[in-house]
Amino acid sequence: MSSVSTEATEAVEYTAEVFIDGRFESPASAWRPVLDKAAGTPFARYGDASAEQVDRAVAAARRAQPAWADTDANTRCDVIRAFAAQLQRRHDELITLLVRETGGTAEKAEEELGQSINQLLNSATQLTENAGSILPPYKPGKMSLSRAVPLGVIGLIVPWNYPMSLAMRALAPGLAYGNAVVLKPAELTPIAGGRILAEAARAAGVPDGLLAVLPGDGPATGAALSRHRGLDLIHFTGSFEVGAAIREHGARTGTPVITELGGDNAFVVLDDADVEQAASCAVWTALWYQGQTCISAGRHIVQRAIAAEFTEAVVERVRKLRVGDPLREEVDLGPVISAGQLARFHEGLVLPSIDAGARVAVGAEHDGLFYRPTVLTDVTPDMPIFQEETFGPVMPITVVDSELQALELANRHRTLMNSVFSGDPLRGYEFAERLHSNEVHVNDGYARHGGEGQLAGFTRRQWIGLQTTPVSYPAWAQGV
Ligand code: TXE
Repeated sequence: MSSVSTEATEAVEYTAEVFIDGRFESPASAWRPVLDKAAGTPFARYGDASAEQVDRAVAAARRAQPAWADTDANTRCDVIRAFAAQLQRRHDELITLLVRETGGTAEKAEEELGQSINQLLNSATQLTENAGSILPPYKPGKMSLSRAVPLGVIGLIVPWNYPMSLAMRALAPGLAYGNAVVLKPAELTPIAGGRILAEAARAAGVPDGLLAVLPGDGPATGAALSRHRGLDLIHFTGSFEVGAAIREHGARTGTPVITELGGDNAFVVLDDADVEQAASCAVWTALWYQGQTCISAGRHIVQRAIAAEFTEAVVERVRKLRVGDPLREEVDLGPVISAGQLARFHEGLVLPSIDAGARVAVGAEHDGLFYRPTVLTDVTPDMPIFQEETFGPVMPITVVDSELQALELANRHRTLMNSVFSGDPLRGYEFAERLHSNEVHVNDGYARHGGEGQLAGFTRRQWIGLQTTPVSYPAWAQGV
């Protein structure tokens, strides 16, 4: 406890304590501040859970899990539904908390809280529906069945962009199916993604030990958890580099690992597209939550015949966007999450691309963490902004001469979700079929049907959403 900073101990509204076996305790390290991202001032605090605390959390989870797995399904359902009700009960407080801790708008916070509650409710429903099945007999007189069996203890490591709903993606089905979960929230968002979940679980009657919450930095607490030998599954969402290291370690120790990593997603506009619809959708999918989602559109690939018109429509919309404190209702885009992230995409990707010949149609400047949404034109595939996932409010536009070239460029990178716009939905559909992507939307943008494909078992599933009628995008994306 060498250097307890005064900002982190005085006047904080929330404390992300370590939660083990149903009790809150202090972290092993000094407290550090959690910032209100728009105000730039500390409003909460956290510290690193130590390796010893990780050990105790895993041991408590191991003790608690078998009895929970043996608890009848209806009782587990009731507890999971009560967990959802605890979050719903605190709705107004949690919306404000999510806005302050993540820097997203209230619209984004509503989406996140709603998704979190739905994950719990859906898991409770599926628990009684997906208990197992009877298989066709392969020998006379022998019955075969398959049933869902809990894995045991799940180590769960979560990023900052959707701290609550990305945790819930594994926490809700994990608990519902009879597992214990040891959760490490992101250091930038340990309240919504940690403290609140522990409080809600305890109030809902989740048995002691079944959920542990271990706040802390990645290289300290995250590494201690991901290397722990007492886990039956590691579920990680975050950067490619950390995910790859955890996978490698899992391969050596034989611990199964599920990773949800980033993607450098493509937004393709073919020459017969409805330009107004395409522009509204592009602004929406690229700039929602300042472009900080793994399914944000990061590269706009546009056929030459329509490029000038599309670019003008996008720039017109982007110029009107209001950047500021998302607690103010009129604000469309809040701050980006941290100075480190801003430097990574601005200095690492935007400025070198401008040096290499990209033109700034609007933006490429910032006031602290408030980054003006940016449109770059004349972007070529060799530029850094095209080559890497941006994860910020930047729309690079690349012009191509043919549909084939658009396809080749879109497929050049690892993507999670792509869009293609065409006046002919079947042309769009055929293009979608040739994209190497788990999820594609024709004439629309992301996540209108859940996009849960990546979690499903051992087979690869492709989602194609075919939008045949115009969509009403939010007013800010339409430029009104
Ligand atoms: O991720 P990190 P960061 C991508 C996006 C972004 C980049 C960096 O490209 O720019 O990742 O974001 C924990 N052992 N995504 O730095 O570092 C960490 O504490 C174990 C995509 O925030 O991977 C946090 O809890 N754990 C993504 C979590 O890992 C470690 C959303 C994610 O942090 C660790 C966010 C270690 N050595 C970023 N180091 C998506 N798919 O949505 C860190 N962690």
